[in-house]
Amino acid sequence: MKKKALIFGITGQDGSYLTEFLLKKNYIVHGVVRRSSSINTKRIDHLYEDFFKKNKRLYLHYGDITDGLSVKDIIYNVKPNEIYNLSAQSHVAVSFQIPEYTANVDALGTLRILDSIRSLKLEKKIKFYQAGTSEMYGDVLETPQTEKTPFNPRSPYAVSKVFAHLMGKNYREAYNIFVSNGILFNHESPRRGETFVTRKITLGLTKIKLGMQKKLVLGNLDAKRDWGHAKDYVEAQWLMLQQKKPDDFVIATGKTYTVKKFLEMVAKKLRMKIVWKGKGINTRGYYKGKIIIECNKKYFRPSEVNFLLGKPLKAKKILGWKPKTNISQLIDEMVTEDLKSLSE
Ligand code: NAP
Ligand code: F7E
Repeated sequence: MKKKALIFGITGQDGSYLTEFLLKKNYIVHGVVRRSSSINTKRIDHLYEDFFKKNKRLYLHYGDITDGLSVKDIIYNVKPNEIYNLSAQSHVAVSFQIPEYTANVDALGTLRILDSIRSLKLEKKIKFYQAGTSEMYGDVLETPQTEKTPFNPRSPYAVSKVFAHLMGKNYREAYNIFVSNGILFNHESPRRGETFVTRKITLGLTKIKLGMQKKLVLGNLDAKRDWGHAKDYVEAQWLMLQQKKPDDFVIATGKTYTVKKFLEMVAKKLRMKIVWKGKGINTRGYYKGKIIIECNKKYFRPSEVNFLLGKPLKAKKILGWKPKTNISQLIDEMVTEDLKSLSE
């Protein structure tokens, strides 16, 4: 019998890589897509199978994690072996503008899935993955961050994810449901949303290089992040559900860079020499004598996470997982794909 997986958040960056990964492993994949007025399936369009195709392996369902009825109904109808909850309002800065909605999706959404598993009495059938985040460490209390580092969240997004993490732990302990929490550090790819800083930089600098854009306006260039490749990280999500026991795992590269350094590496790949002047909000980046990088307080957060660095030792020991892509390979791939799509 083929294994069945259900993915909430299938249309997102990770959802698309996970779907490819699971289809290669011969799974039948079900995904939840929310209704929108414009098409939101572009990351999985290459995997789409006609509704009437025989022996289909990818099924899409309309649903929404804020709608408990649809969540329960889909779980009841699909009865998957594995559920991956990747759905989220995942933008930290935006979570300050829509905190209640963010909590509804990111915190209560997870509870809706967990409690559906319980009330449908599917505790023994379903293994559940919760997409936790390094943002939960917030203003870090220890470096590097491990599974034992206390959480100190700094945004409505991160607070909601702490709720989801702890709720997962509670349902594991109270109802014996197989719940594994990932604590994933930033992971990027050519499919990364265009308003996250890495993609904003690769796309922005590529457009400037091609003469399609004049300036790139950013926020805090001094923040440090531990950036990996999304493709590597979805494998870790799957590995967590292949274990005998549920647990929590840090997934990271163990290396950290400033946003400014990331930008410099992208510029180097594009053969652009940037000359920096000024500091903090007054930082300016010049290329061929013209200002192409500026900072604006619009892109600063009310409370920032300045530094993140993960230690994925437990994942290495128990899951046998380690990152395959380094930051330079990640940037190469992102810039190459942006150059290709902009030249089409
Ligand atoms: P993403 O690209 O923003 O994808 C989020 C997914 O959630 C999309 O499919 C989105 O649908 C869906 N979604 C949003 N609101 C929903 C709702 N109300 N009901 C149902 N689905 C909804 O995020 P990602 O980068 O793939 O990340 C996947 C998960 O890992 C998220 O939970 C994120 O918080 C977490 N995470 C990400 C990182 C990272 O660095 N990428 C690190 C740690 C944890 P639409 O396509 O319709 O918007
Ligand atoms: O910001 C700084 C910003 O929005 C990274 C999500 O996937 O990873 C992601 O959250 C850093 C921050 O990612 C701009 O202030 C400067 O310090 O790319 P980001 P994030 O906030 O780290 C975690 C692990 C998740 O779980 C989240 O879902 O870059 N920064 N200038 C900027 N950030 C943005 N977005 N835009 C700027 O112009």
